[in-house]
Amino acid sequence: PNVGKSSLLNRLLNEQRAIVTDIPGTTRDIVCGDIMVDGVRVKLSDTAGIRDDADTVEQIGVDRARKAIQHADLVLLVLDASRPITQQDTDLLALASSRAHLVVRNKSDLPQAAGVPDGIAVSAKTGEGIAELLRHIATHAGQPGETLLTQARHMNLARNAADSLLECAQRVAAGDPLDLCAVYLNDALRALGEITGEQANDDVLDSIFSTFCVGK
Ligand SMILES: Nc1nc2c(ncn2[C@@H]2O[C@H](COP(=O)(O)OP(=O)(O)O)[C@@H](O)[C@H]2O)c(=O)[nH]1
Ligand SMILES: [Mg+2]
Repeated sequence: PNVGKSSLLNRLLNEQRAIVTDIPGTTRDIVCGDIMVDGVRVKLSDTAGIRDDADTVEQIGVDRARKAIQHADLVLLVLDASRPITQQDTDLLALASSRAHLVVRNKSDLPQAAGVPDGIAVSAKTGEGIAELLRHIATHAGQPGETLLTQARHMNLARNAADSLLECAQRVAAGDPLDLCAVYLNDALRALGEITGEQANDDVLDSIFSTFCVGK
């Protein structure tokens, strides 16, 4: 809390959308806004800061923030570079490290503390470094209408998923038993899940196959 996330959202949106105060725990619900970066629409979400000692309402905000991290295409991990790093910062870095993320060192207008991790230096207050941050966001945003698979591992998983889907379709067309076809569908789901980090559970398969009438 208080590192300047809401101030940064407002700066990026060019309007006072989120409430900013010097009281930790001001932001509870997620505040969103869209900006265009290099022709790509980027949806920004400002969340509560992740901390353990939040009151009941803020704690719900913290849970939402955790979920937002899991679903974001890019996580902006905002640190207050004028203060020494905290255990919460370290925990957050660990949380964000499994996701595409940028470390943003906010409050570059203040004297800087030692030991704060490297990142993009910005000041939500003065606007310093914001253009640089937008350039980094643009790099991650990719091209309109397409999602880039940049890792060889992801490319392979996507190919595996496509192969499995093809196999499944051919077997369905050949009249193979649907529970056998489902094995290939399951393979495809698992491969895609490895890319997105989501585990497709049996419920997904169940809901797909509940619409089929499997005669046995
Ligand atoms: N000096 C300075 N203060 C800032 C900056 N960004 C935010 N603040 C102040 O830090 C406090 C917390 O800001 P806020 O945006 O509510 O932080 P959040 O809790 O992370 O959303 C407020 O008093 C802001 O005015 C900055 O870049 N420089
Ligand atoms: Mg806030």
